[in-house]
Formats: sequence, structure tokens, C-alpha cells
Amino acid sequence: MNDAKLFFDNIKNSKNICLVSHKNPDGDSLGSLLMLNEYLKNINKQVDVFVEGKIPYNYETFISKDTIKFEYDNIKFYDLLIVLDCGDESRLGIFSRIINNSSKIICVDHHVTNTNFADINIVDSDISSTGELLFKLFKAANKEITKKMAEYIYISIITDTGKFTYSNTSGETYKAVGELVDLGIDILQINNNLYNSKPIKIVKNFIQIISDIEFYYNNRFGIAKVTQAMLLENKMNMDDIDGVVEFIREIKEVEISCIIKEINSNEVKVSLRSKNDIDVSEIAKTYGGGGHKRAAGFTFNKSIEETKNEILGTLKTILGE
Ligand SMILES: [Mn+2]
Repeated sequence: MNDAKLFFDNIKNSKNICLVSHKNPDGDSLGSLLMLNEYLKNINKQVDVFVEGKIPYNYETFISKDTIKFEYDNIKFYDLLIVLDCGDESRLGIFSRIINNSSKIICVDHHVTNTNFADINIVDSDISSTGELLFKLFKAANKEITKKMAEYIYISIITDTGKFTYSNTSGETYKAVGELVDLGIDILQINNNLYNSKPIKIVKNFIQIISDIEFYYNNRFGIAKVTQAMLLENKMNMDDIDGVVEFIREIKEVEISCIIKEINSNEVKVSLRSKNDIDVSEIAKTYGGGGHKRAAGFTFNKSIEETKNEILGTLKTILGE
């Protein structure tokens, strides 16, 4: 695998390495950042890991203190910038500036909407997760994967495959996980931290959001909304809202699920999920967003209601009779 040689040659030739991923971290972005950070530390590289946004509560326990930086001074220069699990520069948020302060940029990613913005783009949209892609690179180059690194790859894979339920879960994915398990990772403990650790406050807020789902197009489209007022009333942050759009998709009749998160009165974040063959990344792309076939999103400069009507209009050709 040529990619693996390129990847590790560039690492070898760099002293000062920066790792970034998309803003608003998730299991795959954090898993792949932490995995690669672990490797680079082990081979005595100077590494900075940057994350924009709050770390979701269920990942905190996997991250040791001071591993992640949340601010960049705009001055520090890097020999190598490795962008993980991020399809375009804009999703790097405040850290997109590091691109100009790096001699070389490698992107390792699996988003179908990846724009090939880096110098070296190792992109495979068929693979489950960036974590699995890193696993593949390490195997191809015969590099050792430690137990700690295995833990992080597992987190990437299990979260980005929806606990091995999405169609991106291939035979290779299961084989990779088999190897990770053989490295001695504690599946029960990791899964309990990831999935069985919800704070009561978050669950109660989840129930409130879910109780207001609206259905359209013969229940084939389900949509939920989160307003700033609701967050204020429940003393929650938007980062605490997770899993709603996946939950709506669990409803039998639903083909496409959606959540609209109000950032302010004139800006929202939209997440879309689909169950079968509808490609929601195509829909997200028309609004300047991106993602995967069955999981995508975009931001929109309209109110919640206006955004809802806009999406309903777009879906009419897909779901309407
Ligand atoms: Mn991913």
C-alpha cells in the first residue's frame, strides 16, 4: 500500500506534528486523534492535538489531562499537519489557519464529500471510519499497534458504525475489531463508558425533544428541534444533545430523520439520517454541507421554522406523493 509508505515516511521526516479533526468532536474524530497521538508520542515526536468544541461526556474518561489543546496561538509552525476524519477545510473551524503554518498536510478521511484539500489525501469513502483506515495503514506498514492504540481505534469503529449496524461495517471491519480484541482491550468497560453513562439530566432533556417530533410524508420523514430557549430552561449545552436523529430513524416508517439545532435566531445546524437508499449527503451538499450517504449535515442561515419548511420542500421530490 503506497499510501502507508507515504504516510509513515512523512511522519519519519517530521519533528513537529500537529493533529486536527473536524469541529464538534465525535467518537471517530477523537478516537483517531488519540490513537495517532499515542503512536507519535511513543516514537518521540513533538505533537499538538487541537479540538474545537466540547468533548462529549462519554469520551472524557478516555482522554488524559493536557492531551488536547483547545486554542492555537496562530504562530507555531509545524513540519506536518495531519487532518483526520475531516472532509474539507471549513470543518476545521478555527484551526483551519494551521494549514498555512504547516510545511505539509496529510488528510486521512472517509467522507464521500472529501474535497482533497491536503497535499496527500488518503481517503477511502467505503471504509467504516477514520480509525479503521488508520488501522489499515498501520497494518500495511507493519507498525505495532499497542493496547492503548487499539482502544482508540475500537472507539472510532464502534461509534462510526453505530455499534456495527451501519452498512459501512464490512468483513474487514469485523476482522480489525477481532484483532483489537485480541490485543486485550476491555470491551465491557469501553462500551459502558461510551453507552451506559448518560447523565439523568441529558436523558430527561432527550425525552423532551423526542416528545415533540413531527412527522411528514406519511411518517417517512421525522423531524425534531432544539431551541436555545429549551437549553436555557434545562441548563444544557447544545453539545449535550446527542443521538436524537438516530433515535428518530429507529421508527419503523421513517426513511429520513432530521434534527434542527438552533445556534441563534438566524442560524441553525441540520443533521440528516437515512435508513435505506436515500443519499442525504447529496441533500446536505446542496446547502454547502456534506457527510456520508446515510449521515450528513449542514448549517443554514434561517430560523428553525424557515429551515424546516425549506427541507420539507426539498424532500417533496424524494418522499412526497
Ligand atoms: Mn468518521
